[in-house]
Amino acid sequence: MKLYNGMSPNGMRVNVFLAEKGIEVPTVNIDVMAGDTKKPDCLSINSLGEVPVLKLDDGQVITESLAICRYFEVLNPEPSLMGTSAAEQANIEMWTRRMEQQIFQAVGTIVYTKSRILPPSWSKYPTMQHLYAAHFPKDWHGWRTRCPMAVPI
Ligand SMILES: N[C@@H](CCC(=O)N[C@@H](CS)C(=O)NCC(=O)O)C(=O)O
Repeated sequence: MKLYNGMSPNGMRVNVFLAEKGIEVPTVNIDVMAGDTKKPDCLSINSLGEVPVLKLDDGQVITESLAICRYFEVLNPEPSLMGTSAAEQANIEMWTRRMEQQIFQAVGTIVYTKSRILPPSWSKYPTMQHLYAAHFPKDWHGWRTRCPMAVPI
């Protein structure tokens, strides 16, 4: 198993999750700020050009930080970080979605359009709409068929 990860908010989410559980995973460090996620090697494991990515020993690939956390939660249930009772799990899911869809979205808008901490190639979007337009997967078919875990429909 190999974790492709880099210094970034979603990468940190997985790192913190693994640290809390005391799990060590061999990691390939990706320089997100240098744009390495968009290079062919990275695109071949995640056509969205994003980290984190978990590659399993049988070749399956899991992207999305939360999905990676879920994978480790199922394999290593203790200590529980995603809840055990129905109410606990629902509560954690609720806060995760609120955090991603409302808070993280708003922070992202500010960072991408106003902040000077990002390199110029990242800060070229005058508004979040420009950012979304640039990052929106242009090749849905390729996305589905090239991702090893994608289900053909
Ligand atoms: N929803 C995905 C988002 C992944 C994501 O946006 N990763 C960023 C770092 S936080 C990235 O790799 N960006 C590189 C790029 O857009 O070129 C997740 O939760 O893993």
